[in-house]
Amino acid sequence: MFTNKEEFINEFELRIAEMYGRSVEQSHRTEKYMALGEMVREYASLNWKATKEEVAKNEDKQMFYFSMEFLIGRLLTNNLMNLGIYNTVKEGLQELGIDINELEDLESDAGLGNGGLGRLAACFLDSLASLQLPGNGNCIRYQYGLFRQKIDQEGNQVEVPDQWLKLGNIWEVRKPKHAVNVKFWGHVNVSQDQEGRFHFDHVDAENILAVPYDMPVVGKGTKETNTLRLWSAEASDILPSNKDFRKYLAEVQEICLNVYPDDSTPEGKILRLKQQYFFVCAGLNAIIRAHLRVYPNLDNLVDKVAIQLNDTHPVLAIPELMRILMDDYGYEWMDAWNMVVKVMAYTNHTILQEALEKWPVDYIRNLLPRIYMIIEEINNRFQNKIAIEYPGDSDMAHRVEIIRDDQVHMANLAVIGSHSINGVAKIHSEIIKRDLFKDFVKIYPERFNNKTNGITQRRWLYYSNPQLTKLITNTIGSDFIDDFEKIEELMNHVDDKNLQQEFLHVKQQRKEILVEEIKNRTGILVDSTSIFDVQAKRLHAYKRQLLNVLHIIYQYQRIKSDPTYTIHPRTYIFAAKAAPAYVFAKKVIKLINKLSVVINNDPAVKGMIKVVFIPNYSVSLAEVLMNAADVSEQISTAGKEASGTGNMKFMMNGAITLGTLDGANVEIDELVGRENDVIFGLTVEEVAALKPYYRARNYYDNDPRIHNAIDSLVDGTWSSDPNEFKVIVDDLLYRNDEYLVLADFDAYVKAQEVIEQKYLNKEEWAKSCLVNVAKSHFFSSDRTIRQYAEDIWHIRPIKI
Ligand code: 26V
Repeated sequence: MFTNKEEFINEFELRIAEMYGRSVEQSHRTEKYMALGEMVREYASLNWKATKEEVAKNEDKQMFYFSMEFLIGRLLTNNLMNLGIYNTVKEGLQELGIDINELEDLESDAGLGNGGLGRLAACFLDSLASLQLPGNGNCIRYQYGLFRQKIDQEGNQVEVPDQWLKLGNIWEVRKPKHAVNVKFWGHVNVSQDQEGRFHFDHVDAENILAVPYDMPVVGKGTKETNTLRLWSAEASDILPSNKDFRKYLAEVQEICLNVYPDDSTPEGKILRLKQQYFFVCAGLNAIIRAHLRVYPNLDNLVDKVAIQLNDTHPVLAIPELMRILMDDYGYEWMDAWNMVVKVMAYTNHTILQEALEKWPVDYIRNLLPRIYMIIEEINNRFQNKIAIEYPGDSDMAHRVEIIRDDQVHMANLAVIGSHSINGVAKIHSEIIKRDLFKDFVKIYPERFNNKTNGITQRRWLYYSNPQLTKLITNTIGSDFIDDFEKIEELMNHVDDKNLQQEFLHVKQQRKEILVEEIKNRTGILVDSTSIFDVQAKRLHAYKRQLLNVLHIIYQYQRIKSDPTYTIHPRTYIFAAKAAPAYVFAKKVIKLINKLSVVINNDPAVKGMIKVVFIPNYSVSLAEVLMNAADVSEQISTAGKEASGTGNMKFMMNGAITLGTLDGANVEIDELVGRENDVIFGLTVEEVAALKPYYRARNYYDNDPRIHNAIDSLVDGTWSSDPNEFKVIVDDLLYRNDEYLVLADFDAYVKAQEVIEQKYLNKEEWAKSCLVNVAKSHFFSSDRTIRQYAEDIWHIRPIKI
């Protein structure tokens, strides 16, 4: 492997010649990119091999993070940086006349996820490797990532397939040797042998071959290299006898076609269920086989393997591991069950009823007959336990059922089958204990715990914001890079007027980079000296982008009607994808785009307000968006956002949180203090108290600002079709505003005024931003992962 620039150049030239039979000058830039990618992957591979050997030799316990989503984004910069070879490669390429940024830009985002839950998994992988902890990912190799979002002439979201594999995936290695057979459909034959033991034979099943593609996960400043294993479905050698081959093949290919397929139809639901079982079954069987390559049997499995279930999507791992232990390896129910509970741990990421997974009994029984039998048995045994321990409490027994009203309640299965259940922020963990899982807290109090989310400071500060990283280094030295808690040292300098100026200068630089990006992506020119007020996250009613929108409309109307009213120039920036079938969310996107057209072109607002919707929110967009923000909009209805992780990215890059006391905002507030953020709105308790009496209509009737803003939605201000945004008005006034947008409106307007006042005092503002940066180490995913490793997984760093 190359150790300096000259060696890199030689190797690179040789590699291009070997791969493409060309010289560097003659090669296409995609060829240069592919060659570089291979070189970096091979570079990582040596450490990969060493890591695997070390884990086997030391008989270390390993963790497997089972997640339907890993939103990893791009890896080239990250891997070069983590390996410590970025500058060598950059300079080597430069000498060959190649701009490394151009190659970096050729990489597609691996968009294997929807939002926070998937990005969390990706940050966790980075922290695991960087902390030298043996922790691996298990997921699906989706042919297409989450859709790419385009905005049409009318402002509508249009979904375009995300062909992320067009140039291939330079990081993956196909491992056909480790393929696993996965069975669907068919039925189970039960028989008894001479000793009276039952045997379960899954017959007439449709077989699908799961083939793993492994990606190395490299940590920073360490040789430790973990694995992200992505499973791909292929045709099995054992073909179904009753099905046409083409039909079979189409079904096989469908399994890994895309992230989160439409589950609004029965067919779509079954496909999602298939995906879930597919990657869980493949992942578990591979873990078992690997275990048996090192140890004589599975008796010590719980000492060597920990599995974290990322939400309920992979919860079929619980019955599947039962099946493997009993049917394939002859363990008795109780022994198998004790092992399963010790291996499994479950993270809850939402309390929204509509997001809690329930499967119709028929689906599971037909698609996975043996798994269904096991779920039934788990349910029966648990019901027996409840009948004994809580005699007479039939209500409770009913609430904790796994199978209820002909549906399988995945969260209940998860809690019953795991030794640890955690929420993702302090307040969220309290809420799940108090509401969602209150019965289970009585039964298993010791299982419940909190692990506040985190983000990797490597991607979200060092690599995406080198300007701020340099400023911090100049101020407190570079120790914080490897020991991030040391960034708190910055607290000793927040009053330094020079530093405050320099911080504002860095922020200005980042804003100018974003201005360029916005111009390229939307054609809109924004003023880099205006306040950058950013709301970037999935579009959902509970996140209340609509509250932000109503406030913008109010300001716009006020500027137009009141000549004495002026504000500091503000750019309202949005980025958000809506689920393709989510009509309301798509309307809000359209409304934002209409606001943008009308407001940005109205001379009456004299550049005081601009509205920008940046299409296709993704990891790589977030990397230039978050660090350019002045204001971080975190305005969900209290109690609804489990944690949020965008809030942490903004904070780490010195933006001021404008937020409700929800999710991790609560902890941000505790850390930075009320003078360094702007908190507003109803609390969780106040929301609960107000709900039964809430009448949205009263707010409309009594507050002219609300009245006028809502009226504008149906009077042709934003669209020539007055019915265009009627669904939004209906939602607020006739469906009584489920997320209390109107109830928080007044408080939000006032909070926005506080923001402006704060911003006008530049020194105070900069100081607050610096406090946010200094305190952000708590939100490093390194901290989160250390807690998981110690409290739940019991894994230790490995030394290579
Ligand atoms: C899913 C769905 C699907 C159906 C319709 C509505 C709906 C609403 C929410 C969800 C979210 C599913 C789980 C999830 O992604 N939770 C997010 O997890 C993040 C990482 O822990 C956390 O920061 C976010 O607050 C949380 O929403």
